[in-house]
Amino acid sequence: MPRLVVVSNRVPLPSERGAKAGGLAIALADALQPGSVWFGWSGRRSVRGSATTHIQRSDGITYATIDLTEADYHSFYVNFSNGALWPLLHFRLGLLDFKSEDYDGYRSVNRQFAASLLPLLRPDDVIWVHDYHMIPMAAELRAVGVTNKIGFFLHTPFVPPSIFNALPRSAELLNALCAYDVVGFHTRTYCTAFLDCVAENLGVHADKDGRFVIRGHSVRAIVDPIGINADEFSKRAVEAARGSDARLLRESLGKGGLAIGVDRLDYSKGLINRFEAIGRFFANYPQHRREVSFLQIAARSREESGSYARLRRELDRIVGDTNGRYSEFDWTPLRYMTRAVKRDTLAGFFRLSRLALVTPLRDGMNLVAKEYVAAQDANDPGVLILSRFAGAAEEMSEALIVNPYDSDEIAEAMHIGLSMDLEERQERWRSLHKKVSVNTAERFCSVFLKLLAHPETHPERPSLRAIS
Ligand code: GDG
Repeated sequence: MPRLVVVSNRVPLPSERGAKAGGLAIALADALQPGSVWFGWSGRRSVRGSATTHIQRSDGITYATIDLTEADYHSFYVNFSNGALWPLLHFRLGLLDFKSEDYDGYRSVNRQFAASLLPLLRPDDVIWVHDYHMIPMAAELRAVGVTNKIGFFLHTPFVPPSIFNALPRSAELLNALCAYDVVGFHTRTYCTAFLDCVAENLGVHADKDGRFVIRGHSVRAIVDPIGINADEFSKRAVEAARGSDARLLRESLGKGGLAIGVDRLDYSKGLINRFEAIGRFFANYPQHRREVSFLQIAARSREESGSYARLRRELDRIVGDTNGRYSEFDWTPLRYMTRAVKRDTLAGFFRLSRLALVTPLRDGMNLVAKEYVAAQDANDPGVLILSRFAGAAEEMSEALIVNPYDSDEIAEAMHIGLSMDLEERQERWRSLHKKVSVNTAERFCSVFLKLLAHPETHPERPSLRAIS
């Protein structure tokens, strides 16, 4: 078996794993066998930047990290990755802030990553690069002579040419993506959008299996939806629902029930629209007042960016307004916290909740939707309300699917969810649970790595369709 080398912007070091374990670390846990290497940014800023590679070993896995200088951190991470690419890939052209010096910084950091990784590579290593921060990584590795198999997985959506081409230098980035052997997406829609960009901008057409040849190099675009380890999450939820955090939450609710939302505090997650919908819900369906409280856990992220600070201020305002309007002295309709909680605690809270609101305006996949389903009690499952613009909606059609821009529709779905009889809740949950248990993190990794080893083979058909 060739050695696996994973590359991502942040490396979740074993020494740092605390309250918030990232989705990527959890998804890759099965693929990272002893002997594998995980390479990326340490999360630290230092004067020496990438000059030194720091090596840590844990459970047979090598974690190799480099620092960034303050200037690189801003141009590569804050400005280009999160200020230009992230809004672009989430269809938010109004928030796109492009500066050519930031793009140069982005390219330079990818070049530094390639230069630091090069001495660690062996000739038969398989390299798997993750996410939008690292699009040019393969092109930079090829430029220094690396001929290994290199795959890329994009965790965000991909956008059609009419959106993609709004980014200055978009053709350069698209060409850089074509330096990979395999490029993976969560959904058919994103994969098609990528192939449309390649056809329209580079004049190259793919065959029906997503293969194309550009400048003599074969590329394969694939659909490989990410999943979770549903059994493990379910066990965690059962255990945590009996724990002290769940008990305290239950006691605080009195006779009322719980509805929940869990998201990074990000404008792509549709929190403003969701909070407005909660106000509408209590206005339009007063019979549910006191019957349910909504808890939003929104761990702060990317605080150095102005658009995130504005989002926070707006959310603070809506929460104050909604609670001022509908609260009783012994009941709060909307509970809102911007601190992360432990993964176990989260699992227990999911199990307690009669409803989950997963209503991003756009989301590559959304793992919270899958975790909520995995955490439910088969005898009395809660109801998932899911945005049609989350990648997860492509497979999780038995959720109550809503337009996240339509507050009335979300409010109505909350009413339908809370009024749904046990039989229908169980029926919907059984179908969702089957999908979540089959399309696991392990399957995601093994499909990708098999195709990377043999890009000419037929993809394993996603098992969803086989089930339904
Ligand atoms: C990107 C794409 C795609 C959240 N709050 C806490 C916490 N979380 C955990 C959740 C879940 C993960 O973080 C979030 O994953 P999502 O998929 O929902 O969203 P992104 O972070 O935006 O991830 C997304 C994903 O990559 C994978 O490809 O699905 O579309 O945007 O696991 O439970 N965990 C803890 N405390 C919190 O407060 N412990």
